[in-house]
Amino acid sequence: MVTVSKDHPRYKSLVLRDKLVDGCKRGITSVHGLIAHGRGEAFDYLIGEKSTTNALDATEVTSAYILTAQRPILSVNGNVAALVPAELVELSEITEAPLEINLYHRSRQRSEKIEQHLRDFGARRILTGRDYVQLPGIASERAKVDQKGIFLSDVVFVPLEDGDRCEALKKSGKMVLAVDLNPLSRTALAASVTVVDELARTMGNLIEFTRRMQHAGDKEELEVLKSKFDNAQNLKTSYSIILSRLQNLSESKGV
Ligand code: PTJ
Repeated sequence: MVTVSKDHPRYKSLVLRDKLVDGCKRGITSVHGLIAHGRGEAFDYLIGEKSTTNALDATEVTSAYILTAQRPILSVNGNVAALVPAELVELSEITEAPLEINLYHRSRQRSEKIEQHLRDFGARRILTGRDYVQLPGIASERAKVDQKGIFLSDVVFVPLEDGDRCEALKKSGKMVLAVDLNPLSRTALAASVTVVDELARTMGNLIEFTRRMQHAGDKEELEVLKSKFDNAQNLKTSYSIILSRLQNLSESKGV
């Protein structure tokens, strides 16, 4: 990996890029993942490269859904595995939710490399999707889901998901919790809860909320959080944040 000085103004962003490039070199991340990340970065600029209050609200609700699920699953693709392996394992340990390797550009070799990578970070609950069933209504390889995992789950955490599968998962009656910096994407629009935030920031917040709420005696509180959340309204707030940021910048003299 390239050594990036901590003083560099874009330190965090460069570290994430490095992790993805390294993921590509090691056969974990698809080259398409680099393009997807670039699109995410562009939207991160627009939201101000920080977790907004509405992103934090959506993250908190995501925690509430995972903690109250009967069979929660954390879906892992090549970008997610490269960017936040330690955080995925930590969340899986806290919630006992398995990690399911689920790839758009599916190959057995990449799936095995991701599995080993997650094990190196201490993962104990991994579903590989090699015993799969096919979700109806999806043209891509993502239709294949693990028969002991996503197929039976009631709540699925899907960071960096594609729109088709998000819609298909929703249609099959599951709660779909997405992380996507692009609030205009089909995934963002179709998910039950969309966290419009960068994945590495989201995982830090998600772990913190989950640890705190896990020990809250009153599970009723989690139900209230879930029932009060309106994803369409939350997305509208993301659009407003981007709009007013651009408006302020266009009116300021010091651009
Ligand atoms: O490993 P695979 O084969 O399963 O492929 C994974 C990718 C991500 C390549 C695949 O799912 C894909 O092509 O995704 P899309 O359709 O490009 O969508 C990715 C979405 O994630 C885009 O809307 C990006 O804005 C968003 N995104 C990218 N990087 C981040 C992100 N959102 C949050 N945090 C990020 N770091």
